[in-house]
Amino acid sequence: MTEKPAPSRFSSARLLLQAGVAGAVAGGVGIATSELLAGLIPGAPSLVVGVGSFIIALQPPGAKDVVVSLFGTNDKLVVNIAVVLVALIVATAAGILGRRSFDYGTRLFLTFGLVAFLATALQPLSSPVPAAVSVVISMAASIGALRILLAEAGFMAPVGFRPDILGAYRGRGRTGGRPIPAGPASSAVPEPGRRRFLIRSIEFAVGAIAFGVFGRFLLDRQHPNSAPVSAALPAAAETVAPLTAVDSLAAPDITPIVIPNDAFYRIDTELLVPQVDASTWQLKVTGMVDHPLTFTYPQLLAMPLFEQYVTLACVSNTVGGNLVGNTLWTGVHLKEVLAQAGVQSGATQIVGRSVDGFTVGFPTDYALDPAREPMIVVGMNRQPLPAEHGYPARLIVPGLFGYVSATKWLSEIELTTREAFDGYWVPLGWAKDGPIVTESRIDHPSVGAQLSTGNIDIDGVAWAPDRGIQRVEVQIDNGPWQAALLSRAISKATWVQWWLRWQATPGSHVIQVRATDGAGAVQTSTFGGPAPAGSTGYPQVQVNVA
Ligand SMILES: Nc1nc2c(c(=O)[nH]1)N[C@H]1C(S)=C(S)[C@@H](COP(=O)(O)O)O[C@H]1N2
Ligand SMILES: [Mo]
Repeated sequence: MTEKPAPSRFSSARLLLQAGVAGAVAGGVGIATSELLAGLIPGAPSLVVGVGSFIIALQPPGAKDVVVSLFGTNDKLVVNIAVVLVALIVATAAGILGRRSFDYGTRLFLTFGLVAFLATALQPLSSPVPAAVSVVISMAASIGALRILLAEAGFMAPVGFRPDILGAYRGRGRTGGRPIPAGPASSAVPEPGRRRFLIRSIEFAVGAIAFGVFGRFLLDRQHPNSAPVSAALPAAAETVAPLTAVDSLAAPDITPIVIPNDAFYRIDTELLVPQVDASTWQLKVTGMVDHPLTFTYPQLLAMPLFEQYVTLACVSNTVGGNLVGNTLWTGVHLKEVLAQAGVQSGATQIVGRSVDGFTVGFPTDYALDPAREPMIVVGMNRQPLPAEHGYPARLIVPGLFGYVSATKWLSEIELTTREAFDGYWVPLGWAKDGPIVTESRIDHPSVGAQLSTGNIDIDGVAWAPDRGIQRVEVQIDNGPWQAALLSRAISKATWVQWWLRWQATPGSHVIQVRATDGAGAVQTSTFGGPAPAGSTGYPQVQVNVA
């Protein structure tokens, strides 16, 4: 047998690469195991979701702003991918460490596993025992995979190798990658090959991806967006008249006055839609009240229900963005529940708490104003509230951004003072008060549209809940502000459609819009936000006419 040449710089880089790949693949095996367990066993958490939720909860002020503006409502996918990537980087390091010392590699895996366990167990909706079981099995899978791959690469003795019979194993690991001339003992050991390592790595990686994706598929199926099929909504005592043709403008493809449930924007901090069991769910009214109350779901549904169209908007929406929607909500009058509970004087803030730990806070005075009807919502477009929009119940306060009011998966309404508590987003850099900013949006034509000369429909929506919209004006280039036609407002808390016919002339044009609210205040022209109090500025669309 001839001695192998001393390793070149290239071959030591290859060893490093092999060790890194072994680590990353082993990490992938662990992640996939956790996803599969989470998918197969209801109640078992996904460690990726656990770490992701932890990061979401920890995020520094302004981070939501950045994430939402970069990725829109794909931010949940981005968080999942980021967690997996970071985990794979750590696992790569564990592989590289593991080549020198398997113990150190193992320890890095275990440390990361502990972090994942703590992050997961800290989530309000997770229970620590399944999280612990999941992390132990997943770490065992990772470490086992690392052991096998390091052996295939020749960094360690093959699994099951018995040094007492065959003599010391002469791998490449503890020698810093320098191959040791093969002696008689090592001839009994299968020759570690680049090819075998490659094949085994690919097997593990493909298996991890397949099982991981399958596990996540099953997990997502445990967290559907819709309400449980068994749920049904009693008829409301106070109903709104059905909308007719006169309530909408006739422009083609104009944004509908009422957004269907499955098209309504969704924003929340949850990576998986919380599934609340309405048969055990309770809503408590606590704090500075004379009579603390508890409602079960049937008790809530037995209260007089009313219907109301309200436009809800997200403070993170950018000018022209679609984190805003109008729908028909069915629910209980919050004022009635508060009257039953007996709000004590000095209770200046109403705090809404969710089963998931999310919180909001808004002034009691604002909610009790005779001009508005805040609601404990159980229905959306006459369907039970979809899970992703807060089943079994949520708050809706006309005129307020969702982050200070619209608690989904509501579990508690607490009366307290304004000073005593800040809702979830306030310490993260968002305003304590969150009135929805007057805004308009141009839906047609679209940005950069190539149009032909002649009649062009310019249309969109404008909202200022619950001040109402008085006027929408359109400006082409530096021309005069022209009043657009408005749809009949179905309530002061809803958006309106607006429309203007334009005789387009050849060239490049900029279309701008501004809305005036019911009190006569024109929307702010300066571009700003979204943090801390919502985006401002006139929406603009540039088009080319030929
Ligand atoms: N439990 C809970 N409720 C929540 C949130 C959340 O993260 N968790 N996000 C709020 C925010 S920021 C908005 S804009 C609205 C969005 O409601 P939607 O998803 O039904 O459109 O829900 C609010 N309610
Ligand atoms: Mo929001």
